Amino acid sequence: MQLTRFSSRAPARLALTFASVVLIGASFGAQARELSVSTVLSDAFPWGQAAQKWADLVEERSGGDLTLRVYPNSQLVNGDQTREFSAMRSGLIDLAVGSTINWSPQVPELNLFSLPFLMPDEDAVDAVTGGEAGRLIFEAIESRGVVPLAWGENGFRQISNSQGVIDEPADLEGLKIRVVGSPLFQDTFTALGANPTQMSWADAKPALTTGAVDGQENPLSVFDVARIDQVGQAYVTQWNYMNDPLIFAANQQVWGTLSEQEQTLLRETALEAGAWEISMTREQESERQAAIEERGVTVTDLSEEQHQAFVEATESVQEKWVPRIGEDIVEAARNAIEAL
Ligand code: X2X
Repeated sequence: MQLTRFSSRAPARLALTFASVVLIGASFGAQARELSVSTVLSDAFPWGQAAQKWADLVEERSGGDLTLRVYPNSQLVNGDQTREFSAMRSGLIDLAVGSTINWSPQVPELNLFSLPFLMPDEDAVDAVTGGEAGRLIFEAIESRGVVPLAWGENGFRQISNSQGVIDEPADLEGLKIRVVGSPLFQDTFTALGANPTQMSWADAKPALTTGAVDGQENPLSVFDVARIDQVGQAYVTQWNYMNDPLIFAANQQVWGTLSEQEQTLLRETALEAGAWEISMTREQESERQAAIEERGVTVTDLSEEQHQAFVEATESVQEKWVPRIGEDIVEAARNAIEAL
């Protein structure tokens, strides 16, 4: 009797099972189009917000067919931000919104942006990224197996320390400065007479807290959100010594599996999220400064003469790094800035 009942219901059950398999299959299909996005900073910072904005725009416009999932804090590379580009190239990471600094060990051309005092202001940054130099940089990224899509901006990097005001190179003498794990920074801070120590962002705040290092350099937005003032960094100098652009990019194989429509969607939303984040970051700059000063941090600007002393002190860095970056790229950048 029981057996008969079971048998008589069997077709219905089968049909049901088939339907759920189709349903599960459909949702797996959607999940298969979830792409990972790596970032170093979370959405408490403009950088992470750029990636989240990208994800939101893609979700909205794809009707949920394509999903970007943001993994902040360099977690996909176990905190080692200088491995992000390699991980994206090898396919461990699908997409990233990354800093030119962190990718420069694999793409030497990206050291362009870290050349001290190359870009005096935001117009110069836009002239470089939006012109011939920017095109050559994107070509260099593409030639190394990653598809560049759009620019963003971490911002002009300012020096902070716990010891006193820095307004001449001599003030950096002997100071232990945390720098990112990119060799050019070692050269810049050595040229300035400081004692640079390379470490990841994850290790930076603990090192500042214990006094293992005296200073660090990062955009005001990072100083503000990460509350670097709370770890003894009482002095900031706005020397605008370099700007740290962000790049939205994709692994080449993943890119190749996307339809033309999906590629267009990813590219357009990256451009939109990048433009949105760049203008937000720039607009917030004066509020950031005010917030930091309100917490008792001394913020120093340099006179033209003081600025020039830093430029001269770092000339050896230009000589060493221009050939590694490529004379053509540096010349394209300098021409674009001079034409302003
Ligand atoms: O490590 C840093 O200083 C940071 C967060 O700015 C970068 O990833 C370049």
